[in-house]
Amino acid sequence: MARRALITGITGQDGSYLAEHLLDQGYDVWGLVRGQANPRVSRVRRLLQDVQLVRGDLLDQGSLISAVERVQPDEVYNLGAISFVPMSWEQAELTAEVTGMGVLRMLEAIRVCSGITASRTPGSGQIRFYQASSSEMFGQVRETPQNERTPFHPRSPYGVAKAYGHFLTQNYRESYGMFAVSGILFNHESPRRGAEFVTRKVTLGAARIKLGLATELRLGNLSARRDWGYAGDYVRAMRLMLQAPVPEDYVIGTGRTQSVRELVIAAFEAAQLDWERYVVADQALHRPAEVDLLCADPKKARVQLGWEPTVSFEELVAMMVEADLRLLSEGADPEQDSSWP
Ligand code: NDP
Ligand code: GDR
Repeated sequence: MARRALITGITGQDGSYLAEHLLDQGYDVWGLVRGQANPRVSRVRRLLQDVQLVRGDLLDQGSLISAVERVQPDEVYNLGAISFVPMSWEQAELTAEVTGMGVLRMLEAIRVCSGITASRTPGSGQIRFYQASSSEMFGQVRETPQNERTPFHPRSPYGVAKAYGHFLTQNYRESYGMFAVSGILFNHESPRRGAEFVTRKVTLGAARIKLGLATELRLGNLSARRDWGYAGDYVRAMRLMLQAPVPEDYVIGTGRTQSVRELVIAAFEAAQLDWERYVVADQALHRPAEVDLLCADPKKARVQLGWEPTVSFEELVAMMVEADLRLLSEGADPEQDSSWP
C-alpha cells in the first residue's frame, strides 16, 4: 500500500516541492490548509491536483487531532510556520504560537491519535514526524561551518521559536520513543520563493529593472552571508530523514557561503545589468539583531542519507532571474498566487 503523508505548510514554497516529490515517490499526499477563504489554496489545487486537502490550523489543537484522525498518516511533515524573520519582531507572540507552540500541538496530535502514553523504545511510534528546523537557531555563531553539534544562539523571535520546536521534537523522541526528527535546513530558494525573502526580492528586482518596470532596488544589510541552496534538493532530504533506520537530526546545506552583495552581483549579471547603478542600501531594512554568517557542514547527511545538493548557487540565481523575467514578461503579478511556475 502507498505510504500516506500529511504536510502542514502545503501552500508554502517547501510544501509544494515536497508534495511533488512525495507524489513522484508514489505517496498518497494530504495537505493541511487553514482559514475559511485562504487564497493560496487555489494555487495548491491548480499545481498539486493529486493532493487531498484537510482543514486545520497550528493554532488549534482540536483541528490537528481531527486532521490526523481523518488522514491516518504514516508520515507527518511539519512545515507550517510564520517563516519571515523580520515579521517575528513585529508579531513575536504570534510567531511563538505558530512556529513554536504549533510544533507542540502537532506532536500532541500524533501522540494522542497513536495512543502513546508511556515511554517506549526509541523509534517505535508508528507515525513518523519531520520538524522543519532552521539554521536561524545557530544565530550568532562562534564556529563555522555549523553541524549538528554546534550550539544555538538564536537572534530573532523566529529563531527562538524554532529552537523550542527543535528541542521539543528531541524531547518527544526521548520521552515517548516517537520517530520524530528535525532537519536543520539552511536557506533554500526557488522560483516559488516568497517575494519578501532576499533572493527573490533581488531576482524580481533585477527582472523588473531589466524590463523597465522599476528604477531601483532597496536592500538592507549587504554584508550578511548565507548558505543558499535549491528548495527542490532540500525536500528530498526531508523524506530521506524519515526513511532512516534510526531517528536523528541532520544539517542540510551546501557548505558554501555567499554575501547578499554577491547574490546581487550574480543576479544583476544574469540580467546583464550593472548592479551599482540600481541598488540602494537602506538602513531602515536592517534587522534589530542580525545573523552575520551561516555556512553548513552537511557531512552527516551525505554519509548517512546519501544526500547531495545538485544545484549550485550560480545555477540557482540564474534559474530564478530567468523565471522572473519570464513571469513579468507575461504580465503576471508575482505577488499574486496564480503566478507559481
Ligand atoms: P513559507 O513561508 O513559504 O510557508 C509557510 C507555510 O506555513 C504556509 O503554507 C502557511 O500557510 C503555513 N502557515 C502559516 N501559519 C499557519 C498556521 N497557523 N497553521 C498552519 N499553517 C500555517 O515557508 P517555506 O516553505 O520557505 O518553509 C517551510 C518551513 O521550513 C517553515 O517552517 C520555515 O520556517 C522552515 N524553514 C525554511 C527555510 C527556507 O530557507 N525556506 C530554511 C529552514 C527552515 P498559509 O498559506 O495558510 O499562510
Ligand atoms: P533569512 O532570509 O532571514 O535568512 O531566513 P532572508 O532572505 O529574509 O534574509 C537573508 C539575509 O539577507 C539580508 N537582507 C535582506 N533580507 C530581506 N528579506 N530583505 C532585504 O531587503 C534584505 N537586505 C538584506 C537579511 O538581513 C539576512 O541577513 C530564511 C527564512 O526562510 C527562514 O524561515 C529560514 O529559517 C532561514 O532562511 C534559514
